[in-house]
Amino acid sequence: MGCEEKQETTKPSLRIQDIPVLMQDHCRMLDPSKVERIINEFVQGGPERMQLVSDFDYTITKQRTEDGSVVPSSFGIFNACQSLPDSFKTESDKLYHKYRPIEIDPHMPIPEKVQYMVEWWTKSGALATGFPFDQSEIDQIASKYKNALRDRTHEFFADLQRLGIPTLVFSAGLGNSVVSLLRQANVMHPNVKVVSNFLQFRNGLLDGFQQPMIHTFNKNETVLDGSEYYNLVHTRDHIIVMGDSLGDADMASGVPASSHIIKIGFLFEHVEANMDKYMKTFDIVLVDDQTMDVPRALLALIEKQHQLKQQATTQSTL
Ligand code: MG7
Repeated sequence: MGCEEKQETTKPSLRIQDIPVLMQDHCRMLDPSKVERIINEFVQGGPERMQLVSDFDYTITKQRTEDGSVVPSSFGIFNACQSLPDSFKTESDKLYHKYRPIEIDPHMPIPEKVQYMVEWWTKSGALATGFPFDQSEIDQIASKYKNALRDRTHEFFADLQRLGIPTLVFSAGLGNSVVSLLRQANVMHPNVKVVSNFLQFRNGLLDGFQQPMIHTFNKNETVLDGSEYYNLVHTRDHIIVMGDSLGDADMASGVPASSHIIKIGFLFEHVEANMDKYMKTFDIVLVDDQTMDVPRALLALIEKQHQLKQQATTQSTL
């Protein structure tokens, strides 16, 4: 029957069961058929339509290390710098204890949280003002953690570079620490852009953070509107988003509605309590996965089809 024939020809060529990393026990999907459909779109669209948007803290760095040592956040790396005045550390801790519970409060509506977050980042910037500071201090501390990136991060960034996929590392943390760690891990390739809060200097002294402020709840492509990076990626409508917090899932919310997006969430803490929300928020939830294996597998499928297409074109022109 014609109808059956049609179904046969439109059947996706890749099936989720044939992608082993997605069949692992710790890899959960609420709607595997949606993931399958988008992977097929990605593979057909090729690398030219792809972009990657990733959070940094505990997304590019590990949530859990083999030896149990704790990985500091990008702000944590800054706070560990010896030359900061003692008052900076005590005041900054006070801010953390006041505002962090608000940031993660499950009951407060987001618009209400926003004003507190703006307050937190503003006060934190004001504390980081009026004393000398050298980037080499951050570099020295960051160098201890270049092995705390997820397993196969080096290979993953090499894949992204080889395929020419623009990669946005989006962090509401401290950009100076993010760039330092990525550089020292040799993954800061030309296709990688870090959008974050960077230290500002005036007359040789620290002067808070540069604008625009990136906080937990404005961390999406709307803060990039009209920027050089936006112009580079806004036609790339096939997007992989990666994060460890629920808010990270919105990082691509400034892109056109017609885009195809796969959201990958790394879940480590309070797995049972968080599972439901993570499953509803991310397309793929990875439980205690400290590797880049899943996003790499997606790129490998895209690259394989791309190579086949290239071979076919070469042969047809011979
Ligand atoms: N976060 C936000 N601020 C600070 C700060 O001034 N110090 C420290 N230690 N942490 C801060 O990576 C982004 C995360 O960093 C935290 C202004 C927030 O919890 C935010 O989600």
